[in-house]
Amino acid sequence: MDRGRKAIELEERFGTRNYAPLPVVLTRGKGVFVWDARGKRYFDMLSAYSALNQGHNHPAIVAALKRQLDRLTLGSRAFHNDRLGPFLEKLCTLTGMERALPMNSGAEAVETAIKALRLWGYRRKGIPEGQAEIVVAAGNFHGRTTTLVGFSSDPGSREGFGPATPGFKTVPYGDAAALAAALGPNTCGVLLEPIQGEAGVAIPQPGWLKAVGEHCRKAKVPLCLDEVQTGLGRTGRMFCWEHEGVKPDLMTLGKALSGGLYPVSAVVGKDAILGLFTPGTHGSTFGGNPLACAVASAALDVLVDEALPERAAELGVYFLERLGGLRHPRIKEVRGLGLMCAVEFREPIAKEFCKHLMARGVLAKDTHQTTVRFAPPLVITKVQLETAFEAIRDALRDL
Ligand code: IF1
Repeated sequence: MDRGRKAIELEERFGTRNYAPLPVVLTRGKGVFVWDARGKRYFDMLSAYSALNQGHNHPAIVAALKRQLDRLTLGSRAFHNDRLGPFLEKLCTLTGMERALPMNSGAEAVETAIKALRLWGYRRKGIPEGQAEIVVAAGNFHGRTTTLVGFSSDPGSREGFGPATPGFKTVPYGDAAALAAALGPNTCGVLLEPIQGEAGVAIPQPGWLKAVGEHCRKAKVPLCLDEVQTGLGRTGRMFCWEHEGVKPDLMTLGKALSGGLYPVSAVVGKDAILGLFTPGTHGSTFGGNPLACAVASAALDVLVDEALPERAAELGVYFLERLGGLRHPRIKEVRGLGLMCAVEFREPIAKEFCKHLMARGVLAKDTHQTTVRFAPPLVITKVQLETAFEAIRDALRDL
């Protein structure tokens, strides 16, 4: 039995069945490519849900990790470490924010932001204890913790895991007026994705985020944008909010913050909010560890040094044009911003299409049965993107 087959069998025998992966076993990655156990090469058009914006095993990030591995990996926040301060400075400079709080997963960053918003609501706005409310959008995806799935509108994420944490009010996504109407005396924050990833790359109408920003400012309610997936270059700007110039009061980051080497996340934002945490009110054993800081610091440098947001903007226009030129009776729509793209079918054939893509050497992921997302590492070249596009076009003919 080959190595790949064996690995799948062990996973099925000993793992929990919380995923249904495509039948490919990855063993190696480099840049935009991954190789399976048989040595077949694929374009990675998922990039681990945009955690690999810098590409697989980016040499500069790998080198930073190796250097730090031989020095100090973890000290806990009970002590200072020499990497944390410089990393926080870099992160605040890049984001234009006043403070940062490092965590590990994206979900933890969002949880941290929720705590920060509530703290602001009680300490600054004077909301009665236990009454704070956060306005969220239908179709959201912020992570898998009990609180986060509790306000998910996706039954698959939510059902069976209640009771839901109270204190969240859901409004339709992309509807600024509905959001404005939901803001009240007990609202301590608004939490939104600038583009919804899990919803299948849902891109709101131009002007929506600007209107949201204005409503929040008028109502004096902090706006928190979850840029875990859209941030760090993916949509053609360093942060997706830059497209409309709506700088949030808080922002969550994760995924590409480490270039895919290691889980690193963070909340960044205003001192008026993050400054409210005091010793003992929040923390994490691994959050802000020196290995994470070294890796994330190098990952941010790569985004800037290789101008990856600019590359995403340029190649995104090209790729979307190519995808838009695909003529197929079962394609309903093609959409995207930067290198965050999706093809939507009229029928539930997304998974089947992903299998054809796989056979043609392209790995992509379906969502909601009708959508396939294409989000290659931002280091992809135009020639590579064209090659991947041709494979996508051929896979479409196989359907
Ligand atoms: C899975 C989706 C992508 C996120 C935003 C926070 C998190 C995520 C905007 C939490 C995570 C993931 C996790 C992954 C699937 C995935 C995903 F399809 F579900 F929506 F990327 F498109 N905020 N997104 O997108 O980050 O705790 O996972 O580090 O398998 O659950 P995390």
